[in-house]
Amino acid sequence: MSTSTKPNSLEDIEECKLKQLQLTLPKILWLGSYPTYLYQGFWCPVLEPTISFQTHFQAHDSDIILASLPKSGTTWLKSLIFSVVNRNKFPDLSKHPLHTQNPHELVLQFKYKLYSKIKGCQLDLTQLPSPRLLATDIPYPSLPGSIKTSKCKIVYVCRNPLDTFISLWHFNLRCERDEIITPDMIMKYFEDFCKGDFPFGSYEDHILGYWNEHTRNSNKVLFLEYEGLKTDPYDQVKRLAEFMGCPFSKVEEKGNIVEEIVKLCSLDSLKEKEVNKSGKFYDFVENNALFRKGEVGDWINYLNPSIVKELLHDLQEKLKKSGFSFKYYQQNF
Ligand code: PAP
Repeated sequence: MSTSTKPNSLEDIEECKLKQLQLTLPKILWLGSYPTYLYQGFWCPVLEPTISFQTHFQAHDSDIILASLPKSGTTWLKSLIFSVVNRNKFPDLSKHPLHTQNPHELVLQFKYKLYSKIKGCQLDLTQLPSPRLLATDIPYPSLPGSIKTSKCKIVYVCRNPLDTFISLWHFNLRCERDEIITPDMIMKYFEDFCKGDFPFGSYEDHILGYWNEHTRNSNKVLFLEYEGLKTDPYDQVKRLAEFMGCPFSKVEEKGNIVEEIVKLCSLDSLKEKEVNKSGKFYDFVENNALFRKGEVGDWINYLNPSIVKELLHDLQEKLKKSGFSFKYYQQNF
């Protein structure tokens, strides 16, 4: 190796190792353009920040980590977690940060803002107030060890597979990319999804990883369903507050604070904020792409039920065999 190519700093060595790893891992181009690697058994579209997060992150006992697959209700949960935890800091909801900041600004995603190498995307974790509210989409087995061994809490939210897929599909149509994705390609990508090709998936492995940990230790992992939040937001938000160690008092409940937080964080409310209509927090997409319909069962408008039934069979069987079933979502095909 010539001197000029010799790695000479820790960063160079890490970069070199990463390049070598990338050469050995199976790779797909997710939606035709994102290099996505099969890393530790899941499809990882952000290899470098993931490894950096796994290597360097030290959890605090007071941390609250939101975990979810893309398009499962992350934005909603970010706004709810932030509002519930900080309700005493912002008692006047008319001056709440959600009026001027996108929920993703208030609860940072490890992959983009904390362990990304992109300039301007590395924030100092020591600056975050306690409890630190953070979010990840990597599967449970691949979380950094300190998240598992510390007393920090994990809030997991899942969504039925069909609406999750459709939501990501629409989001990708909105993302700025080199490759053109057109609506007629939907079936090809749905087939890939059912085979397990989905960012941070497979879908079923992601759910089962967190579900198993929830059944083992429900004080560590709270398991929420998007559809449950739609059906019964008040009870689910109370569950969330209790789990995070800040239950609503009787006085608060009588004062309708739960209802007010639910209303502030609703899709209709967030969609109307100027920051969410015209702002851009992530460089590849406008904030308004994060707020679409938010409906349960929207997939029926895009996918043929009899084809879906066939393609989804294996995924459903795997969930069933593991003893998992959705509490709130009833399959209607
Ligand atoms: P992310 O993974 O990019 O953060 P995420 O927030 O998990 O996305 O999912 C976006 C979905 O949540 C969208 O669903 P749809 O495409 O089926 O419409 C979006 O509309 C929905 N969503 C966003 N905010 C809310 C909210 N406050 N209440 C309910 N649903 C919401």
